Amino acid sequence: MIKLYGSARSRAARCMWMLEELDLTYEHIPVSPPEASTQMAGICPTGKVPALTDGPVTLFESLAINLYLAQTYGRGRLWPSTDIGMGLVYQWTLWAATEIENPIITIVVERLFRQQPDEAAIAASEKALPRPLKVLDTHLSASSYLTGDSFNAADLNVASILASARIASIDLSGYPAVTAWLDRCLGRPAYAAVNARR
Ligand SMILES: N[C@@H](CCC(=O)N[C@@H](CS)C(=O)NCC(=O)O)C(=O)O
Repeated sequence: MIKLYGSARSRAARCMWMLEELDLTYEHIPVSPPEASTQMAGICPTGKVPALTDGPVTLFESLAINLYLAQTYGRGRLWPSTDIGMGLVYQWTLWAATEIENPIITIVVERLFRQQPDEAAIAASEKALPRPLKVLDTHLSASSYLTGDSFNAADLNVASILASARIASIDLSGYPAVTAWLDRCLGRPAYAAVNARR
């Protein structure tokens, strides 16, 4: 059986979202670092969550886990059937990981977890976000979902990062197409099922 390590309050939530979308049966081990590293010995060398095992397969990195799950179990649903479709899923996933995740997570950590938030770090992150968010907004002004007219792994991966922006009260009101798309993505029953377990 598939096993997913990581609390629903961590980045493991995005993998839970994918598992729920795909209707997969899995065992959830809701561990958090640093204790998690003992339970993930031999599975996850980083000691960070999430990590996943699926028979002989062991994986870490939340977005890579989601690409694996969608490609393995979601063909024709969350995984596209064309080469260009697959390329676009990788494009948007890597774009999100490199262009928006770091500033968003910095703001989340500083606003929600620090007794004395580093205001300079928050300001620098806020300054970094408008450029990529404008790119996303322009793209979504002409397309219901990231790679076309249906929800797939690209939307799930990018929306799972932007969901954190909402949690940290990052103002997205200047990006109406992003906001409408994010509402569509986060309105899915599979996301609600994960959210209920946080
Ligand atoms: N890029 C990694 C980041 C993993 C990560 O930083 N996870 C956090 C929880 S959301 C963690 O385990 N932090 C503990 C630590 O940094 O030691 C991924 O997406 O899986």
